[in-house]
Amino acid sequence: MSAFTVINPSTGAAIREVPRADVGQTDAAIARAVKAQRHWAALAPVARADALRAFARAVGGAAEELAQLEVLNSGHPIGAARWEASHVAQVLNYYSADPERLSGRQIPVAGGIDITFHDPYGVIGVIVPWNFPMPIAIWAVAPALAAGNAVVLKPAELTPLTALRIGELAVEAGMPEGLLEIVTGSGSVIGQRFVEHPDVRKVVFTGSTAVGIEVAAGCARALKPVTLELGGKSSNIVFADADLERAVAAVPGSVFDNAGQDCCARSRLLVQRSVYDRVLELLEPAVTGWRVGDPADADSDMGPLISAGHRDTVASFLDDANIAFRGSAPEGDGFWFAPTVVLAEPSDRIAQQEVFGPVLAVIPFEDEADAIRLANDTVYGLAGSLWTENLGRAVRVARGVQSGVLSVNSHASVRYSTPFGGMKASGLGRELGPDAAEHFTETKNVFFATDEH
Ligand code: TXE
Repeated sequence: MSAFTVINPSTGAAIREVPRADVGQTDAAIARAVKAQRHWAALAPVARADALRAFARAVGGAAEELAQLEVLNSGHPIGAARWEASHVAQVLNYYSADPERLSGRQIPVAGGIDITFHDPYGVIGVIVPWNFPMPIAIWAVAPALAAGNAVVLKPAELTPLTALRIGELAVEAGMPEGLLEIVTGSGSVIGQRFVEHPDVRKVVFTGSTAVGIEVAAGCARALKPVTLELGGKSSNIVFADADLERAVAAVPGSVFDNAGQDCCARSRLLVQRSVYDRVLELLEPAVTGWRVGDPADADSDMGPLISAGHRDTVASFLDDANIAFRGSAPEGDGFWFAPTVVLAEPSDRIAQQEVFGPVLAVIPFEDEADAIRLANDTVYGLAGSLWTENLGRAVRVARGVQSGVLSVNSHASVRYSTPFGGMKASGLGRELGPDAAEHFTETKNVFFATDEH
């Protein structure tokens, strides 16, 4: 089997070689998953629930190891990486209730009894990007397994290490061999095979909108359902009646967390014109105080970008930008990029396209209607925030902005117990929340005649 080298983005140094699977090896993984799924779905519901809880405990016990691996492979600050590793255990725990709770319905009909069943699809193909390797993987894996499926998972080439370790932990915890297959290598080979292979019955894709459209087109040809979590250009709307100190203090985290490599990044800051100068005045020290450095250091707010190529892409957005001020970043071999605040017009490239880096575009607005219009003036519709002390306005604006996930006087986007996903070019379908396991099932309706013949 050929291999590829995984790089530490903080230093540019090689970490280790990882196998590059070809189509034959991908097919073999799918075949193992098909076999494991039959056994898994036949287990008693409580046995599947217990196995998922054991998997959650194994991840919880290895949380520090997984966090350190993510610092090394993805450059996530250690505090964030620890949160991500324990989030994996929590998501598994949350969905471990579903094997015993995924009940169908009994529907009143004439002449008999009618019952619906939630049947698993069989094997689910999960394609994961590099920005949040652990959370994005488990958002699909946990509910898919809970619903009685097997999973074949392809991590991003840049960040496969935590997924490989989670796959080992599943087996160490007693999950059946083959039930969670981690297949490493290229998207156009393995991801494409998941789309085409007849035994993969549903695909979950997170990544760029361009590749997501191709994945959806391939799934359409195979008549296969697909969930898409794609890009974002989310707005953080600050009204003049907001608690400005609180709102501005939260801005750096809303866009610079994970070095801006976050589909929910509030990369547009819409500010009511009457407080525009005041907000910029408060924002500058908050941005220059954002600590960029060694992600292993607990005092770092932000690590490097994921790769040299991605740093070039992010930097290209500043070529024609009107930079207001920047923070600082280390020199050296890592893929460092200083947090940057740009003054923008709504139609500017930087206000329309996903930068996926620590760059904030600030845009003034006049009134409530103008704020909603600007927030919706994008092809995307994933997340967003609004800051106001006026309850009626909060309700009106939250209802008016076309995004799948919004927060008022907060930037929270992801909780495993609430639905997550995008409108418009940000995606199709929803992950997480109470209904996620059901999304990995097909409804079967069975009628039992009871009339005597
Ligand atoms: O994504 P890709 P990349 C955006 C972000 C970023 C850009 C490129 O702007 O800069 O996309 O990132 C697999 N069939 N987002 O190149 O290529 C691939 O191997 C099936 C936003 O990493 O979409 C990887 O596992 N699969 C987004 C996954 O798809 C294929 C998160 C994503 O890769 C494939 C990530 C194919 N033909 C990137 N080609 C967000 N907003 O969260 C590639 N893949």
